[in-house]
Amino acid sequence: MRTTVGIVGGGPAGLLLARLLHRAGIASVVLESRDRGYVERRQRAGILEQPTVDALRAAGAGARMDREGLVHDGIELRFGGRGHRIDFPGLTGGRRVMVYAQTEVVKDLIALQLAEGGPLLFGAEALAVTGADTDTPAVRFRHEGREQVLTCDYVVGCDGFHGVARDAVPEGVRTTYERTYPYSWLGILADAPPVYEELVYAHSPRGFALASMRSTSVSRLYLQVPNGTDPADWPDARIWDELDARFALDAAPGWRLERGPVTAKSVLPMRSSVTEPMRYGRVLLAGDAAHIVPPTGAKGLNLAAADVIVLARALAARYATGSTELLDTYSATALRRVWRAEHFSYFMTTTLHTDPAQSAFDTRLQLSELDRIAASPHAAAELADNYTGLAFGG
Ligand code: RFL
Ligand code: PHB
Repeated sequence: MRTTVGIVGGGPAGLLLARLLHRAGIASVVLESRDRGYVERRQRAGILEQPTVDALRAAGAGARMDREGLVHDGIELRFGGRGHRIDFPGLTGGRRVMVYAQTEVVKDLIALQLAEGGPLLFGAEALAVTGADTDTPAVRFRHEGREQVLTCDYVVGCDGFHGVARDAVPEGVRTTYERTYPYSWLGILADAPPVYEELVYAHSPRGFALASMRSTSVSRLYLQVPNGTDPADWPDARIWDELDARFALDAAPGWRLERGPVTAKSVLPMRSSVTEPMRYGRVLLAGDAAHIVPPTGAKGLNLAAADVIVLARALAARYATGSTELLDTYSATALRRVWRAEHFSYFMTTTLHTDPAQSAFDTRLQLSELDRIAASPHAAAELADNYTGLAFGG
């Protein structure tokens, strides 16, 4: 098999890249190890920042998002028993976010790719990416029980944190920067209408909690739990009781969340990681294959989108003019945004969670920081600017 751009991984990064290349008239093949149903049902992100929304629209993939997505103009920070709203458009000159689940973005992009784009192979597991430093990099993969080779002009690794493409960058060239956190999230999906109109991020003496949503009838809720937590130790009633305690407001004693059937429950570890560089020869990395963030800042999916937007422009320039200048600067350009999002995600995580080893002094510092954000438009604007998505080049 031969194509122009071989894309390893059919998550949001790989699918959006394939779509953008198709619009630019560049052929690609997407290899995805899982089956379609699995990829479409995998529960993950829920928030699209403004640049991601704009990019999906520009790629002709925004129609259902604009019909069914929920536009949010802010979030609430809840701490010290009180709520404080952060108004996004007012603080950012008009930027907002969209609640539209990753599952839906992926479904939309898969449908478009199958209808209009190049080959998208499910059940096609990449085994290795070879020849990064040659003019014909290739992906060795297994599909329908047979080993095959896809030879390309460029290979893009969009195969997530556990993928194989990263290994095409030799050990001596590659550096990984990492941080782990001493807590995880227990996440549930519940058939219960969200009680709040916007997301609520709660700092509490019992740990962090987040109230998000998937629609006007489905809630997505998270609790900080110790690493190694077994979801079986958290029957539904215990989860709801703990959520009630962490979202408690002084002004509304005895208040409770609206409960409903829990349809999914899982524990997610938290990690920050960046692998540099994001390009070696003719192999490029994008999305979780190159970097991950803890989910508190809602940045993972958005960073994946940002990478492939930059990369699609670089490949389009390469095939329109022959110039590799933008490809040569891809890693440096992408990494500037990556590190900003890494910092923001780290900041949101460490400001809102309770480290089991933290002292009363540390807690006072967190509350002082949150107070500052609640009281100062300058501090709030910094949060809003990062949350809603920095402009490209910003
Ligand atoms: P993905 O989505 O992991 O896709 C990689 C794809 O590659 C496939 N694959 C392979 N295919 C072929 N051969 C191989 N050898 C392969 N190895 C792997 C996999 O099957 C998969 O389909 O990476 P991508 O495309 O870079 O997208 C990244 C996002 O999925 C991720 O960053 C976000 O989900 C992170 N994230 C969030 N991001 C946000 O922007 N906003 C959020 O609100 C948000 N919430 C979250 C999140 C991630 C979470 N989890 C589970 C980690 C909430 C959670 C709970
Ligand atoms: C989600 O809805 O899954 C979600 C929302 C905001 C976050 C993380 C996850 O910060």
